[in-house]
Amino acid sequence: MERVFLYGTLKKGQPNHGLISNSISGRAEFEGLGRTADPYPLVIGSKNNIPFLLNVPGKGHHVTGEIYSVDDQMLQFLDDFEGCPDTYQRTPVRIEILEWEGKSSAPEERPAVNSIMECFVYSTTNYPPEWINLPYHDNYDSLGEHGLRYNPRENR
Ligand code: PCA
Repeated sequence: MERVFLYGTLKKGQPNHGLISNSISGRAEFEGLGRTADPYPLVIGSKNNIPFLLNVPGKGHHVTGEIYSVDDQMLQFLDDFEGCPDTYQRTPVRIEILEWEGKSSAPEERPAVNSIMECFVYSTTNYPPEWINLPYHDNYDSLGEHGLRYNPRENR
């Protein structure tokens, strides 16, 4: 199993969450909440209002998201879905634990709150340069005050 940190449309309550709660694509187990140990710019870009973590550590905010353990089948599914490595690249990022729920590990193996864990994150270096000037978010919600509602793939 691999750990993945999700900050966008795959989180609970967001438009693509059904894809990871769907066991047809493999296994994904919710482990807890975290935030990036370094700040990153999280912007909403393209005409479809898609969240992108720009791979520019040190700029922007500590970004909040959800940590999952996924099997190889789910990891492959996510890579395909995210257009990895063209649109997003999956890279290890240091994540600070905010809350741990993971039930599969023994209590003494559970990471402590505020400890740091490496997780895969879908971020990008392949973005139009002007996106660095877009507003930065710290906790993505497709229905947030920004008003930039995500346009699901089936509508494009
Ligand atoms: N899906 C991935 C990356 C951006 C997106 O919308 C995620 O939720 O982390």
